[in-house]
Amino acid sequence: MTSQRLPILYTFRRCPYAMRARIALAYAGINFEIREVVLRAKPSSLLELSAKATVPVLRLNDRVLEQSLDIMNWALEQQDPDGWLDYDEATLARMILLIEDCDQDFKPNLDRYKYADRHAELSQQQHRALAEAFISRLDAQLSIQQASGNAYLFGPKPGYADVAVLPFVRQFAYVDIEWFKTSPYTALAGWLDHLLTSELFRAVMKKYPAWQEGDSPTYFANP
Ligand SMILES: N[C@@H](CCC(=O)N[C@@H](CS)C(=O)NCC(=O)O)C(=O)O
Repeated sequence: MTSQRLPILYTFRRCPYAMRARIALAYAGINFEIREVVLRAKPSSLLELSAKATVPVLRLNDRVLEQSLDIMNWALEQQDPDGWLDYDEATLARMILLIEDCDQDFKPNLDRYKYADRHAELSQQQHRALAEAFISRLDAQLSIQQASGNAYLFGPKPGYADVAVLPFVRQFAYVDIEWFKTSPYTALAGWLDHLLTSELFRAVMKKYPAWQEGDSPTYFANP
């Protein structure tokens, strides 16, 4: 009989990709070993598992998941208690397109807004304006939902897409939170505030000491 061990998650607390993975794992009630990584000094076991060495990486007994969405998908396959994927096919397809836009288009603009001093070809406000294309789209979608009494991007309950984009919207808001609070994106600001104050989000933002090779395991405490 092969011995089964708990999944191991290599993560970085403030990484938005790692956040979406941790949220999904916690939501699915998965117990796992958590290894908080220092990105400039990655542990050798992470480099051995994953040549590209980004976080999050989830080591399972029989495979290694190296993409945050693969980790989300795996977690939701184990358990999806509130039906984050419980939508018709057309809605799921729209969710996936939204997440692709987040990762492929919005995220590079967000990085240039956040690190505008490294991208001096445009001002920080100009970088922000490019990122706002996605932000205003989310705000408009939420405003439409709110008009029907719904609080989330695709209806009355949070779904896969809300969770997948949440950490990136959070990062956008906190580049200049005072500006964000006075911005016209009030539907999005309410959505963000609500999700960030949830027990689930708070649980996955708990601080863990950096893990180094040889350290004894630290386990994620499920909420
Ligand atoms: N496509 C990957 C992207 C993950 C990613 O880029 N993570 C960043 C941290 S937020 C990282 O590990 N960067 C490598 C480094 O900084 O050395 C995913 O979805 O998991």
